[in-house]
Order: sequence, then C-alpha cells, then structure tokens
Amino acid sequence: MKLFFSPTSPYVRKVMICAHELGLSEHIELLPAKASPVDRDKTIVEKNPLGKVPTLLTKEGVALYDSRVICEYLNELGSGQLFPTDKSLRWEAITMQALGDGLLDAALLTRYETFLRPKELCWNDWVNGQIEKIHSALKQFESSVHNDSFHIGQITLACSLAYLDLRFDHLEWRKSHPKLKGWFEVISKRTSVAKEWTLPA
Ligand SMILES: N[C@@H](CCC(=O)N[C@@H](CS)C(=O)NCC(=O)O)C(=O)O
Repeated sequence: MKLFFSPTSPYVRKVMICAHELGLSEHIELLPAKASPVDRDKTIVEKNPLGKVPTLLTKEGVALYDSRVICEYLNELGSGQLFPTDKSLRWEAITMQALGDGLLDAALLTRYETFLRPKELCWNDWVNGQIEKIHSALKQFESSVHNDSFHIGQITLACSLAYLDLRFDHLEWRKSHPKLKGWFEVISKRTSVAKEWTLPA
C-alpha cells in the first residue's frame, strides 16, 4: 500500500496510529506530498480529486480517502477492533471520531485563514467562530472522555490534542480541561501515539 503523506497532518497521523496498532505500518510506503488548498498537488489530485492527505493507494491500486475511510479499511484488513463491533461502543467511537475530526477541521480552517490568507483579507469573526467550535468540542470531550476502551474515537481525540499543541499552543487547552490533560498524558505513552512519523530519508 502507498500513502500520500505529510508529517504534520493530524489526519495522516490518525491513519499511521491505526496502521501501527493493527501491525500494518510496515506495509505502507509513504509518498511525499504537498497538499495545499491554494497550490494543489497534482500527483494527489490524479488519485483523489480533492487533492488532500491522507490518500491511500491499496495493493490493488484503488485510491481510498479520507482518513475515516482509510482507518476503517485498515481496521478491516487487520481484523481489528478500532471500529468496535459492539453496537453501542461503535456509535460512541464513530461519534467521537466525528467530533475530533470537526475540531480538527475548525483548527485547520483557522490555520489556513491566518497563515495562508493575505492579512488584509482575513475575516476575524469567521476565525472566532472556528475557535469557538474548538472550545465547545473540548468541553464535550472533557465531560465524556474515559480510559475504558481504545478505539478510533480515542485515536482521533489524541491527534486533535497533539495538533492543538503543534499549532494552537496559545489556547492553553490543558488549563481548563484537567480530565483531558490527564487522559492525554496516559494515551501519549502508547507506542503508536508516541511515535514520530516521518518520511524515510
Ligand atoms: N476530512 C479529511 C481532511 C483531510 C485534510 O484536510 N487534510 C489537509 C492536510 S492536514 C489537506 O490535505 N489539505 C489540502 C487541501 O485542503 O486542499 C480527512 O479526514 O482525511
């Protein structure tokens, strides 16, 4: 399998954590990619019209995207339980994944607006709206997070918090979310989460 890859993409990180948990990471060749909404990477676009990472090319040459689809595909390939078969746990896991992805979407849109967009065109109310989404998602996670099981929802939350540390340090999410802080400390020790994913030299 081949994966269009960026080392700082939290969605790519979701995929790599799943692959590691399922014993599949060695079977994935990482392809360097320059995904950007304003300067689209044509090699990705050939396989995924949205031009985004992660995009996976299966052994059979089929292109799969986005991270949700790839993670579920890997889970099936590795006969895993990252997408639990138990019904109520499954709904919890994939709803948690949706909330974590939503937090990431808001964070990434903010990043594009404040980093890529020319300063004079920046729309502050819109940025503030996205930051509010991050805060309300964190509030929901703070009241619901637990260590009882490890699944795609927890992986997505770990990637979301790591991305906030990378790009939104100034939000200081730990200060007002003590349960999340403790949860993240524990999960960050897991080998798949602790690992730094980079392209081979
Ligand atoms: N919903 C997608 C989001 C992927 C995404 O937005 N990736 C970013 C990099 S972190 C990207 O490729 N951006 C390029 C673009 O928006 O054109 C997923 O879960 O994979």
